[in-house]
Amino acid sequence: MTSYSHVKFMTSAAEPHQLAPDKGREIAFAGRSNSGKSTAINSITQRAGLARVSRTPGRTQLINFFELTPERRLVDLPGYGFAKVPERVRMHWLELMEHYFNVRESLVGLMLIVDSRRGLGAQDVAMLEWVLARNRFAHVLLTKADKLNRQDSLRVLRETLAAGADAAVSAQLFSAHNKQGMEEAREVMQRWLDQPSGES
Ligand SMILES: Nc1nc2c(ncn2[C@@H]2O[C@H](COP(=O)(O)OP(=O)(O)OP(=O)(O)O)[C@@H](O)[C@H]2O)c(=O)[nH]1
Ligand SMILES: [Mg+2]
Repeated sequence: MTSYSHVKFMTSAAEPHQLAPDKGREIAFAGRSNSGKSTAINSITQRAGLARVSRTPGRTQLINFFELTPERRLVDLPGYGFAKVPERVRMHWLELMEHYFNVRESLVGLMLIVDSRRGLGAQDVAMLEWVLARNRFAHVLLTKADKLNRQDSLRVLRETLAAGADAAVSAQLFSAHNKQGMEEAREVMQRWLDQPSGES
């Protein structure tokens, strides 16, 4: 089993040539700015302050790599969908993401982080299509579930599962604040990191 407890920050990449060495396995966290990517990484690894959390959307414009073991990583991707980001920044984001998804052999799965109050948006769906086209797993974390009542949270879960059903995308409710869905998320990630295969 890959343990999350020895996680440590590895490196940040602002340019394609700065990506961590492409070996072993990694899971990427992607989603809109402010959807809760960094918070999810911190809570899943139980390491407050590991990935930076900001109240100002769009702050993480880097790909941040976190090492679980020498051959296993978590990757915090820069958020998208923030209206006030200048065009230059948006183009840089697109180039960096296209490069990452095109070259990355060690990417096994995508945790798509979606604010449960918003539900899946067009850019989230585009992100899922990128990953699924490359035969990687995808799992949607509907975050901030603590902000919704039970009825609304079940509705958004049902809608998300229905949207991803054709492509076998799984989804769940999640809250970093009250730990809802924490074990389920960890189990999905363990499966991806530990699945037997020919490669390392
Ligand atoms: N209530 C509640 N708030 C959350 C939860 N997860 C994240 N937040 C809040 O949402 C805001 C954004 O969280 P981040 O983790 O910084 O979001 P991000 O997706 O990493 O944002 P960028 O790096 O800017 O793309 C912060 O104010 C968090 O405290 C949650 O489960 N419940
Ligand atoms: Mg972040």
